[in-house]
Amino acid sequence: MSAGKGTMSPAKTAKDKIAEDSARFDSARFAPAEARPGSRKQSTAPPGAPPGDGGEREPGRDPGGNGQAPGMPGTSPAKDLGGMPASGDPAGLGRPAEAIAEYAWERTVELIRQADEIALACHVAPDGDALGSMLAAGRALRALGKRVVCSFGDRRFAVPRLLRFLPCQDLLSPPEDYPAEPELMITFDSSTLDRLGLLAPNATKATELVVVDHHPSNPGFGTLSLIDPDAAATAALVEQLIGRLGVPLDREMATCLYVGLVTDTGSFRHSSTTPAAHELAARLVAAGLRTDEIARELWDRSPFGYLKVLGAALERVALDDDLVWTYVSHVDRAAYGLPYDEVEGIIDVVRRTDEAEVAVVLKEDDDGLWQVSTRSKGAVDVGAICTALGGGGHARAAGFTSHQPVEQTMKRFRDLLGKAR
Ligand SMILES: [Mn+2]
Repeated sequence: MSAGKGTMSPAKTAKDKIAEDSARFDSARFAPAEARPGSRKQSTAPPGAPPGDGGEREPGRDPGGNGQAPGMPGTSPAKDLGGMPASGDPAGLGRPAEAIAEYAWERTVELIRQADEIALACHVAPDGDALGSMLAAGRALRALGKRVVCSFGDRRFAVPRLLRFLPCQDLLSPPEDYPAEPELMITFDSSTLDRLGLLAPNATKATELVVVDHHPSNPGFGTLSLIDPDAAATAALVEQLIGRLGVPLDREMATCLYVGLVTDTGSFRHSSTTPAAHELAARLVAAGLRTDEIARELWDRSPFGYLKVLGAALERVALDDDLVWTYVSHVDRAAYGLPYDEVEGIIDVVRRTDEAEVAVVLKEDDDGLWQVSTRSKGAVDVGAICTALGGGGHARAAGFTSHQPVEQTMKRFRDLLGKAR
């Protein structure tokens, strides 16, 4: 979150900036540009500019969703690093002063201003942050008079039931209708190219690809990176972008962004809940959204079948040493016609176990694959374990996909868990 004078949203105060800068300063994550796999050069970046950040991140399915964001200290001595070039290293710590280069913000705004049509995408099986960030950005770009296409690359293109109350869904179109070679494409909350699913080829062919994300593992797979691992949600970066574009936040944009913020911070419970996160919330609420209605939609309703499936999952929950785990099969859900996305929240029930350090819930999706959600209380880096299993995520919230049955999947997980201590 940086300092462009006059280009930030007006509500941004100097105090914001100091808090954000100090939080960023604490970030120990930075990976060189070469870490970006199989992608293009960031040809538009000035020499020495980092691709954004680097670190560790997610692909499994769920971690973005109810997942906790990276642990954030956020209370170090304030240091004003604003205005330092991204390649600067004032403290000699071998990492950039700015997670996002000022240059990247400015170039993104310039590309948007020049474009007639802008193609937006978020990660498959979108969570509140992915969809909310994309839709808010889409509405802002449309307010600038741009043609806007928003999509995500799921084979079964459907907005998860939980998020159907979000405004701006008229911006959405299925991946089939997406431009094959967009001139300007912007991705939201997607930590890898693969997480774009069916839209990954479109991203590869895009002339300019701007990656907006807060996953520390994001390698920076675009031509421009707006990646800040210290941001509580991708929505926080989108709010900055909207401010830099000079578009006033309206209630619809604010609702979409707020949903991203509250889902990614677990209702301001996770360690990502910084002063900056609350200050963002204040700005969004001031735009006129209804916090009570949003909370009810997100957390206080479910079909009856959910209770029965939750009951089945809890009936078989197991505590092995400090690992608590259970699973939800396709059969469990089919008995009540419960869609896959309804069971995302079961991990939040299971992970409360006092005796457990690590919680795991395996959820069989409609293709018979096991989507594995993992949570740690902090002593174990489940992000590293899930990355080793082909997924990814944060240290405390991560996930991976398994093609093997429950027992084998758990064996692989336990083996790595044993080594992780
Ligand atoms: Mn997110």
